[in-house]
Order: sequence, then structure tokens, then C-alpha cells
Amino acid sequence: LKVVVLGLGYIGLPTAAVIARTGAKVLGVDVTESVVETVNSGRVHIEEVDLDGLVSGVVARGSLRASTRIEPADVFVIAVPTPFGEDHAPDIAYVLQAATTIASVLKPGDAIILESTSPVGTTERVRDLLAELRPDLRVPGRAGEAADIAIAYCPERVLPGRILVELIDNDRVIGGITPRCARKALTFYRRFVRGACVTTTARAAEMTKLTENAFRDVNIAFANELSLIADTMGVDVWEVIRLANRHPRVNILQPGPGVGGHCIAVDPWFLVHADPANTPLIRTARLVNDGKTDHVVAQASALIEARPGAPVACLGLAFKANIDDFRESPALKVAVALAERFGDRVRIVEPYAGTLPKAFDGTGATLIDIDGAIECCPIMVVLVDHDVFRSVPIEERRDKAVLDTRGIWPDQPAVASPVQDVLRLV
Ligand code: SAJ
Repeated sequence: LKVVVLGLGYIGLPTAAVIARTGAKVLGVDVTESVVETVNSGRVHIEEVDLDGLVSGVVARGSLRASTRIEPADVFVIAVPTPFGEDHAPDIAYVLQAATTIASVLKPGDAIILESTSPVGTTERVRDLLAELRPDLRVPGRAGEAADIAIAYCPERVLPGRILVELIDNDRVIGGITPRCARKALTFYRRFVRGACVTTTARAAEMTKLTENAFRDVNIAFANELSLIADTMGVDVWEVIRLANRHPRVNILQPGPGVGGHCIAVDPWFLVHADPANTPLIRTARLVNDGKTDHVVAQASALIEARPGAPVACLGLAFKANIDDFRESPALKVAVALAERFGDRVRIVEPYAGTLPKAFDGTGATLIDIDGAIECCPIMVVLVDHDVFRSVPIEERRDKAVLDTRGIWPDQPAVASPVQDVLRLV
């Protein structure tokens, strides 16, 4: 079996490597030359648990290669980004570009599987585009079941940090343009998926993916809204959630400085954009989660202003714990806003960053390590729950003024007034 994976990012590269491990010949195609070179030398350009060992192994065995050019294959997996524009309109240009590239080498018997998070109807648009570019091939769902190629939508649903485990163990939803397409894709996923593979239509599978991430966003928004109410009430939100979760049918998620990553902060908009009149809840959740970031900036600013001249450590830039991914990161947004306001008083601690991201250029903020922060910063703003921050014992932070947006230091003494009063006013 020969498989081409288009897009060698956070999903495409692990997927390509896992398929290569099953013995298939895999070609990873990416438009970025440096990514292709890195993979071909057996290395990885992203941080993900155990990915480096797997990639170096399958490249050494000759099962995985990378290229900027496509080649004929039996199965094509599309794993390219689907960002959104200014008005939250989904942009499927990369998907259509990938389909155009595939069209040039497509032959009867091939299967095309879209994994990128996509608005409902995208797989049908891929089918229509292929029909237009390759009139010599019969596409599925048009002339009954008789088709030369199979087209399906099978969303990835892996969690960064657990990608290699979840690629194998998670259940997969496989949506075919026709039932025959779904069965063909199912045979492919059975090669490496241990979880259940459930077939449905392409449209239902597309909506399922968006629904999963909107569900999580709405639930995090609930936790974030609770954190605001708890601040007003002078109650510890972490304790309230812990206690409420002792109810057998309550399971509240954790508040934080907002929601980041390229999935949960993005995908709900695909549903809102598709049906604005019927999505007030999903839309409001997005606004609540984005608003939480602004709230944290205001809280931190009050804490810093109450201690003129004192250096402040911002702990973490990543969008969540123990990863090097800063995309759509609320921690990054908060830290940049504070750096713009407080300049060289701001020290950034981010073990997953070699240098400060460009957004800090000209602000005067500097990158230091956690030991330096403990030594020189009487103010600390916890933005990410990296293990290395969680493990700082109370003796090293007892006297500090702390804003802990992730609840990692439950034993931290409350900030003494007048800062507490200032915080309440925010
Ligand atoms: N977050 C909270 N509180 C929580 C949980 C998360 O504030 O209780 C924040 C995180 O800090 C982060 C953001 O939400 O900023 C998103 O993190 P996440 O761990 O919830 O999700 P992602 O973006 O890493 O991955 C999600 C997953 N989707 C679901 O859990 C429904 C993953 O399974 C998907 O494959 C992925 O999106 C994707 O690619 O769509």
C-alpha cells in the first residue's frame, strides 16, 4: 500500500509516521522545504511525546519519505490547516489546493480522505473540484454507487501531548460521500486504529468534529464565567468547582486565562458562521473565553501597579501545559499586553521557548528561567500549568504577590490588601 499524506504539521506528521509503522510506504508532502528536509533527515520540527523516535525509525527503514512534490498513491490523506479570516469565515483554500494537487496523479481505485477540521459541505466541494479537474474519472455520489474513486471525511481528534497514543486508541468517525466510500476508508483506518471505527455520511462527520470542539469551548466558558462570579463573591473558584464536581452528574472543567490552540478557539466559529441565527450559545461561549483573557490582563495590571518598580514574572506562553505550541495562546496574549504596558519590568519564563517570540520585540521584556524568577520577581502571574511551575514549593513563593490563573498553587496565601482591594475593583 502506498499512502500520501498532504501537510506535515501537528497532525499530518504523526499520522504519516504511524501509518508508515504498519508497513505501508508513506510519502509526506509539504510546501515548506525546511520541513521536508528535516523529516528526510529523520528529525522532527514539532515537539510531541515520542514522535522523534518514531520518525527517525520509519525514515531509517525507508517507510517514510517527505517531498514538496506529489506522487501517485493508493490513499491520499489531507491534513492541511483550515484557518479563518477576519470575519470568522472558514478558509478552505489549503484543502482545495491539496485536492488540486492530488487530481494531477489520481487514478481509478484511489481513496482520498480529508482529516482537516472543515465546515460542513467541504468534502462534497472536494468531490466537485475533482470531478471538474478529472472529467475522465467517475466521482462518488453522482452517478449512483458506480464511482472510480472513494472520497471520505475522517476528522482527527487527537490531543496535543498525547497524539501518538490517541491516534491509535481513539474511536474514529468515518464519513463517506457514499457508504461504499466510508467502507473503503474504514479498511484503511483499521490498519492502525485500535478504537472503534464508526461510519456515517461526510456531512455528519464534518459536523461531529465541529460539535466536539464547540462542546469543550462552551464548557470551558462556563468555568471561566464561574471564575469571574467567584472573584466578585470573594470565593475560591477552584474549591467551588471541586465541591460541585462531587455531585454525580456535575463535571465542570477548569477556568484559565482564556482558550487557546488552533482548534477550540477556532472551530466553534465554523458553526456560528454557518448558522448565525441559531448559535447564540456557541457564539457567547467564544466571547466569554476571549473576554477572560482581557480580564486577566486587567487583574495582573492591578497587581503590578500596586507594587511600583517591582519586576514581574509571567509564567508560561504556551496555549496549554507541557507543550511548545503558542498558537492562539491566551498566555502569550496576556504576557504581550503586560510587556507593552510595563516594559522591562516584565520577565517571561517559558521552558519551551529558546528565544522570546517576535511579539515582544521592542517591549523591553526579557526571557529568564524559573530559578531567576524565584530569585528576582516579587510578583508572579501564572499563565500556564507546566509541570515545572506546578512543582515550585510554597517556601519559594510564600512572600510573593501571585495571580494564579490556572489554580496550580492552592496553598498560595491570598494577596494582602490593598492589592486585594484593587483586584476586587477590576
Ligand atoms: N482549557 C481550559 N480549561 C480546561 C481545559 C482546557 O482552560 O478545563 C484550555 C487549555 O488551556 C487550552 C484550550 O482550552 O488553552 C484547549 O485545550 P484542550 O486541551 O481542551 O484542547 P486542544 O486544543 O489541545 O485539543 C482539542 C481536543 N478536542 C476536544 O477535547 C474536544 C482534541 O481532541 C482535538 O483533536 C483538537 O482540539 C483538535 O485538533 O481539534
